[in-house]
Amino acid sequence: MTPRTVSTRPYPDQKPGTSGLRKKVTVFRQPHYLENFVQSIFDSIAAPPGSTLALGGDGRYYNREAIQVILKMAAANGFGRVLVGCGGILSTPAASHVIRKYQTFGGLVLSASHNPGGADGDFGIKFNIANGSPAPENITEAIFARSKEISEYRICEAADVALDTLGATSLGNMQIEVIDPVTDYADLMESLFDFAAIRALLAGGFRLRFDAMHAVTGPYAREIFINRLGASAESVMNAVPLEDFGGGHPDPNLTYAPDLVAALYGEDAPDFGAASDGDGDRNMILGQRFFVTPSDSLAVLAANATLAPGYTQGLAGIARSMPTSAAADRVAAALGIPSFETPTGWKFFGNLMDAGRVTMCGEESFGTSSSHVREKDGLWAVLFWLNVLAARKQPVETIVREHWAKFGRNFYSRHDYENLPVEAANGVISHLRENFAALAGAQFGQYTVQGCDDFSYTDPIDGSVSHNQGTRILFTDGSRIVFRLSGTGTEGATLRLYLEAFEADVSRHALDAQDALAELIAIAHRISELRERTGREQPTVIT
Ligand code: G16
Repeated sequence: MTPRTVSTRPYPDQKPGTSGLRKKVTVFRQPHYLENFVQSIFDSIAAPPGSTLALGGDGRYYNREAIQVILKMAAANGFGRVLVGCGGILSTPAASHVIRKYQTFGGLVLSASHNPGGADGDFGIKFNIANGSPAPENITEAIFARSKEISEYRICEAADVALDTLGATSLGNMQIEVIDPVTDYADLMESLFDFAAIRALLAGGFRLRFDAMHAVTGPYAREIFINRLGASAESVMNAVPLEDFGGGHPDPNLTYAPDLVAALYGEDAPDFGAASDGDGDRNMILGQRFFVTPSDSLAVLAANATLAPGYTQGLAGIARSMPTSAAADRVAAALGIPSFETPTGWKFFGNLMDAGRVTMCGEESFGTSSSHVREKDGLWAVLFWLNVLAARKQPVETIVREHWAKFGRNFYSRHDYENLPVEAANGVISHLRENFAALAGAQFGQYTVQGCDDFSYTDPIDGSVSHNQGTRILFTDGSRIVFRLSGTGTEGATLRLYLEAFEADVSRHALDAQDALAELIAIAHRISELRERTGREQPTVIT
């Protein structure tokens, strides 16, 4: 089985986005497209010969094919061992855990996360470094630079590797271990949370409903909720992973998880509802007829962290992405611990966690996690909530309302405009930038603009700087409007509009967020000319 060198020509569009390279399956299937990108990764990371790699994905269409190609390329590129999830499966947080637990050189995670799958759907691939975190920008930039000049890749000619039986096999000089994708991760969860208390809660009639959205978390949820915690079989819905997610959009939000939302807002609703996305790193939390925004979820979990056995020592600090509401900052201030505001993308939390500066991190995009891995972790957030619910013995809504009464409420919403023409979306951002100076000091009803900028971040650990991470209009009372272009879409452009206003007055906390933010929404439209420039009257998704 001699490695073969294959000539190729660069593709110009292999720039990793917010979280790796995400493209349509049809794009990945172009001749040499996947191989070019994988070779660009291998060339850029320069792993010492004999290194170990972790490999797995969310099971979407093209996952198995891609894994076979990557195994043959890893063998030809001198890797000594690959740990691959059985069936080619590893949820994103489980992959991060495997990298850390087995101290691999890094890992390749195959997923387009919450994007739809199938032959016409999306696929993705990213490299995670040895701490389990998505590669930082200096590495993704090196990969992109390499992809623009690549002229050949190396691959072994070999039969496909059997991926559905646990155990060791080999490919040339490289060893392949097909590992159980669930057990290590479930054990990690059991070490962090009070499973006995959660088991007692569920045994006492508390009803849980978890929507795996026909995505990767199905087997993880069954093992954890049903086998280890004793939840009823119907507690986990859409539990069978499908290559096209059953035709659904595996994004756990109020629009794309309609069955779960209907159950939690219907008569005889369960006590607690939750969902996770295509690759298991996002989460949505619902109480009976009650939606917990991801920003509030982070703040509530941080405020209650010591109730979970893994966090009894308290938190070193909390980090959130810039567009995420400042609710968690208020908790950090009350706890007397530092808080950090980073650009969007989990990769920006890695340095802070490695340096021991933060324990818990969160993003408005339905991501929450802690330093137990270096990815966001959907089931971890669900278990943390269950642990808090078991300890406090109150409904979800009461816990959140008591939190607002103590810390104040950061009203928050995100309006997404999906699949816009790229020029129109860019036009909105350029128009805002051109008006920064004119907007400063301007008065709109009760709001006065304090200043406008493009968010820049200097990493406090390594000093690296990231520019243009979202366009902000900041008001004197702390309210904000943020516009940002998504870095994860594969079709046209997605423009995100984030809105936040703080309210200390408890008598106003019951307001609907859209009502509380109505004036800011109107200001956002006025200053951005979003409707005029995009022709869209309404957002595609409101969360
Ligand atoms: C990815 C990143 C997240 C980030 C999100 C933002 O999520 O992993 O850290 O918050 O993208 O997406 P966008 O750029 O579209 O706003 P995921 O779940 O897709 O991996």
